[in-house]
Amino acid sequence: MMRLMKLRRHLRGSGRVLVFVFAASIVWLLFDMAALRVSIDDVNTHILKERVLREREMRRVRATPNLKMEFKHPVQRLDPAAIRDRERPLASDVYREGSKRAVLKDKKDLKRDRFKSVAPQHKADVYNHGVIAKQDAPGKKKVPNLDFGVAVANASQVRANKVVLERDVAKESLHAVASKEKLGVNETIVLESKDLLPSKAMSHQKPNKDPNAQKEPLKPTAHLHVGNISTAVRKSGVHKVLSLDVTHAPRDPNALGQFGRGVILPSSEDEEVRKRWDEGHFNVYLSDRIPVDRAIPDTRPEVCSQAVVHDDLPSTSVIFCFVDEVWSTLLRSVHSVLNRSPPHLLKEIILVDDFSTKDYLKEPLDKYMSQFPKVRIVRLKERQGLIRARLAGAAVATGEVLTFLDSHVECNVGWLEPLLERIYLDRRKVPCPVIEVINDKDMSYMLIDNFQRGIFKWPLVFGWNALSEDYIRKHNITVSDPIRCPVMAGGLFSIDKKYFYELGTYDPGLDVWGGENMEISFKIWMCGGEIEIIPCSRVGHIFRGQNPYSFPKDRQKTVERNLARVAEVWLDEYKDLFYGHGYQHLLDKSVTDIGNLTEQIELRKKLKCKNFKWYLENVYPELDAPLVKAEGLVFNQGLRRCLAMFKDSLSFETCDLNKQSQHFSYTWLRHVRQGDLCIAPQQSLNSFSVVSCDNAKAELRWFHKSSKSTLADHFIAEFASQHMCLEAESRDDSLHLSPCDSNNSFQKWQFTHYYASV
Ligand code: LR7
Ligand code: MN
Repeated sequence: MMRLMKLRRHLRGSGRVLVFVFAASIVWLLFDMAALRVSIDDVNTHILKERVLREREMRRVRATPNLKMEFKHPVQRLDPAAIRDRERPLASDVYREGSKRAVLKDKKDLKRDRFKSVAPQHKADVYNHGVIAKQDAPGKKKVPNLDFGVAVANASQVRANKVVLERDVAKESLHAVASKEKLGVNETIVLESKDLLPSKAMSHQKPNKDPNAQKEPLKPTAHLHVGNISTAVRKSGVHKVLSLDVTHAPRDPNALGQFGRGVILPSSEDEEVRKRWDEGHFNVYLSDRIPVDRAIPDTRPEVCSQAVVHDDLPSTSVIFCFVDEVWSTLLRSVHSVLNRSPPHLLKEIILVDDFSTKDYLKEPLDKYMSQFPKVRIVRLKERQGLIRARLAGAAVATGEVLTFLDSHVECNVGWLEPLLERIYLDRRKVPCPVIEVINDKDMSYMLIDNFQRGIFKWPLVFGWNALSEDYIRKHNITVSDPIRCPVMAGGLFSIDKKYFYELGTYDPGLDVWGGENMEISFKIWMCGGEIEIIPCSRVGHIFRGQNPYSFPKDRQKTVERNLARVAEVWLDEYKDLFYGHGYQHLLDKSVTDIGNLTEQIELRKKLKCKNFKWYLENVYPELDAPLVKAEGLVFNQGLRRCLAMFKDSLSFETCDLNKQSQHFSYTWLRHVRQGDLCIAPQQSLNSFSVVSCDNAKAELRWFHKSSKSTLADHFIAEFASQHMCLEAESRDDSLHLSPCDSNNSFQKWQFTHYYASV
């Protein structure tokens, strides 16, 4: 009995302990939950605050009446050589077609009209920028950024490349972020020119897909990889595109240029602005005062943030080449990549210093970048130009994909994954982001029109052109669908690294700047690939009025020589259109040496690329590309008969379309031609001769319909010291040269068909 009592007491005692332990744990739990809640709330409040400030600020900016400003797209890409050409319509007319620029409306409109163009946010305010952002307390917990498009991390997070992700990110991706993260060692590599040649070891995969196949919407599906990556079906999970935007927190909402706002400085600072302008040919003074990791508006079409991409996208090396780039813009470019790219996809950032002359781009840059283990710096020992500089970057890149960017850009939220997704779906796709505009004067980030694609006009002048309404409707194209692009702008694109080498990279004979975008575009399309603009990927770029660096040789000569190389290798018989639009002088080899093309021509054969006619018909059918300016019978108004050629002599006959002897053409090089024979003026004899055609020979050229002048119908010998015209002799059906006379009908000629207006 006693024993029983003891046991009961004992049990009661331990029961008390148990109750006590139980009660204590509940209190503890409640306390803990409260503490956790406080900490989450703390961070959330912080994020919310940032978000609210940002939203409020954006609203304020948008509500401000804008200066109505016509969007002036850069004209710096127009070559002086092209402008010089008197036969060409002014390139600025053709530069951007179908483009309308709207002004920003209020926030509601902005949502609705998100995809319409938006003008810069010109504000007359002068922003306060003295406030230095407070840093988060070290060790603060990182939590998923519940509901918000913008994620925030503190400086230490940036350094460790740890980022805050959206809640609905697939677990796998989070995993990938954590496991693939490595803190590498910062390094500087010095390259010499011999290292720049493309590797010859890479073999070419025969293209097996029609690049003309119409657009595929951005839907990830298990996909059959082509080429030598894998032939197996890769099954992979998918996740929503990551909307990363890491920054030193909190973001100072009052900082100059914050949220991509335009800044108008007080006129008292004009002098400073002017003084520093030439360092970059944009507002360098202002750029230096804007945070290097400022926020910019998420300009993507709304559906983009909901789009899903594969979990196992290839990693990329981002390559920035620069020569004498402005410090703040170079840094802003690098930060925008570090802050807005999923770390597991960003293998490295390679900065290729193309032999810059500025001291700040040497040790200070090394030092600054040493805090970012992913950034590598390659120094070239002599100036190579952007084309060979890119090759130097590619040569040391270790990512599966190469992403080339200019060194004055700002990558927007979610910019990278949609590009990599396209390559994942087909390694021969070469995706380009939408290139938005960072205003060179007020540094505002400007949204650009949808449905723009890169095109060219003769003589290989790059431009933008809007897809026609008809085309959009017919192909049912939505704002987020990839846009097939006949040529890329050049500076911003991703390409599978192996594929880049299979294509033989760039022609390394291209010098300094210009034309390489045409070369790579023709090569990609004609040799089995595709170029696309991806509306869900957006990157701002500062368009400058002039190149802010020197050219080792004459700028114009450099660019036109590059273009001539491209024309000779890729344009086939259409190269006459290039030369005929103001570049005739390049045909004279004694004046211009365009260098050896054997390797490039061999490469095109080896890759079994399609011809330029195929490209025109399938990729860019809208281009007006008649092979001759005019053709058919050549009717003389005075004689009312047609020119006819027998062997190498000329006479007149009754016009007859069925007679081959009466068929002539008027070529882009202004020759009057039948087969291989050309009619040549012979000034000394006031006569003509029939000779073998040779495009390089300027003395065979005649002006005809070259202006609306009273001599438009005449054949004017181009190289005569005075105006001499081809005239039919009524007495004996012969021909001779005589001084031009606008009223003389025997000097007036008409072809059956004219294909070009001038
Ligand atoms: O000798 C040089 N070495 C270099 O490293 C010359 C230039 N560069 C660097 C330069 O610092 C810059 O980062 O190369 C990059 C491009 O030079 P930019 O910015 O002077 O060129 P751009 O923007 O005026 O011109 C466009 O056309 C060029 C033609 O060769 C290149 O393809 C550029 O990359 C390209 N830029 C774009 O496509 C951005 C959008 C422009 C448009 C339309
Ligand atoms: Mn540029």
